[in-house]
Amino acid sequence: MNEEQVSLLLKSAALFPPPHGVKLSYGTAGFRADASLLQSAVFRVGILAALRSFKTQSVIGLMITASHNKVTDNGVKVADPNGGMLSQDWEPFADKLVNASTPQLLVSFIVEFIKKENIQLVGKLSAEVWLGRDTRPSGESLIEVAKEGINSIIGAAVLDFGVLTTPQLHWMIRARSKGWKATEQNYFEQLSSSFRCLMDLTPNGIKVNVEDDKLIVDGANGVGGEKLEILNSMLNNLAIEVRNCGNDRGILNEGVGADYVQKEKLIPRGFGSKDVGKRCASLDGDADRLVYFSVLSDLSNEVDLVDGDKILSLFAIFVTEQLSILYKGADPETHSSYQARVGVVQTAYANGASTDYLKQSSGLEVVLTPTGVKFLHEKAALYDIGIYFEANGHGTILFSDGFLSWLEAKNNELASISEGSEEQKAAMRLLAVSRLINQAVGDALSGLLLVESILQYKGWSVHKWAGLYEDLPSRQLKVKVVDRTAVVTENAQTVVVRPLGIQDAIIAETAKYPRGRSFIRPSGTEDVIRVYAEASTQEAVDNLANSVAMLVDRYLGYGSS
Ligand code: G16
Repeated sequence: MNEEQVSLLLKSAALFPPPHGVKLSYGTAGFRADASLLQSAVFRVGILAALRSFKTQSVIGLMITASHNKVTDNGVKVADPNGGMLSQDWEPFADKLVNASTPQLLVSFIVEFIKKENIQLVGKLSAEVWLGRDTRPSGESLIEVAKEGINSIIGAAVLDFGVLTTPQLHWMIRARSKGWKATEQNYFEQLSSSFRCLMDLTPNGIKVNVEDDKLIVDGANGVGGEKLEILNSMLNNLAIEVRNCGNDRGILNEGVGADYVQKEKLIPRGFGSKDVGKRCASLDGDADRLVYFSVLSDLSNEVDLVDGDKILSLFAIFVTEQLSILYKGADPETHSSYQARVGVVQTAYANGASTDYLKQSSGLEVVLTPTGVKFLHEKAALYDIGIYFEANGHGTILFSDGFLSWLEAKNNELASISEGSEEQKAAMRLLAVSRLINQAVGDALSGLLLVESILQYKGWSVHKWAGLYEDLPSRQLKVKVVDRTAVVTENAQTVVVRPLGIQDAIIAETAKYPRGRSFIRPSGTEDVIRVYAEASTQEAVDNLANSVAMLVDRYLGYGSS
């Protein structure tokens, strides 16, 4: 690094000192904290994004969002050229950079890292970082801070796209690195045209009466509602009403949104007895999560939840069905030349009933990973068609390049010998799914359109879908502790190895309940320990969750559940 670069870094870093006594960690999905604590971290992640762009010689994304967290929080995360999360081997560097106590230390870490990674900052090479933010008020100033960070690396350019959903930015980065059209408008066009294509392939006989069958969407008072309105204006075969768009003084994620609906199983604000039985969906604050629900009755606040596990099941049913249609008429020789490997990926939060359903009814391979889409995505990418979902509604479908080329060729071949055949339609449907679904990251908007087209294809109501299997009663609690990093887990976060003794205590507690299951893990987005429990009745599961929360309190210090 030359002298000019060092002095620019020292000068600009001095403007954004890290907050005293605060240690931040890259966590489940980037750095997250109260927005007032984030300036220094965002500045330094700007530097990291520029270095990552120099290293990969591709455009990198930087998103300012705290997604499902409260409005006063914010966060920053990086999208790699493939549109996925920042490569995990850069996370320790991110932690080191953000927690460096002085500009001098920061610069010495950068010098050491660019040497280790052999990053060339001079010569003809250049860097480019694309920025997006959600609707949090603190986002406006944090974006400016990110620009300062990027601009403190000589040769790095920055492009600010303003308010985007997180998945839009990831999609744009992936498209850019593949040399495709990569604007927000291109995103809307691709989603709407592939959705239209799927709807056109809906079998005859299924009644499409969109006006009587409106989908009502809770936008979490965030960016998703506004973007969905734009998308909706480009569709003519789906009726959507968007509520909680954030323009009627509703607060982001407060009593609304996918996290609230999924965790509390209660109706979000803006919904009520008038909606009993209707098909409703909820997005989270930056529209990377999607859950469906219906209001149970006008006497209670409860919803019949259709969570990420059921979205996964619906997608798995559709994909395997299309594959079997495609293979049915196939010449066994051609067929055996490409037997697509389909796999599904879940976390320990997946309802036990969903995992049983997926294994038994569809015979699919089910893999478990720790929480965090970065882990699920990595595993799903090992299949020809990898479907991953967290119960909280974050997930997508990945198609391998090899399978897609085979599918394109198969579609062309079928078009020439049996155009319009069921086999060819199945090939076209799968191709349309690969264009509709956001293959960079879980995306509530593209997921919603895929759900809608599958429900139309199957002729299913939300109730029929919800009845695929019955969820085991479950409960999630949060416990505030002195130091959440004191909890260390293994086995996809299902077993606690530290503090010693707590795992045995959890096992003993769980054994008291039929079909009992419980685990704890430190959240990577909030300063809490999460407790998850499942059992055969709601009363039993509430007792189990409370007992485990008390154990957390006993082993880890003060707290209340
Ligand atoms: C993020 C991650 C998800 C994760 C969630 C909760 O979601 O992208 O993979 O499930 O945080 O993580 P934790 O339990 O560690 O707090 P989002 O929607 O907030 O970006």
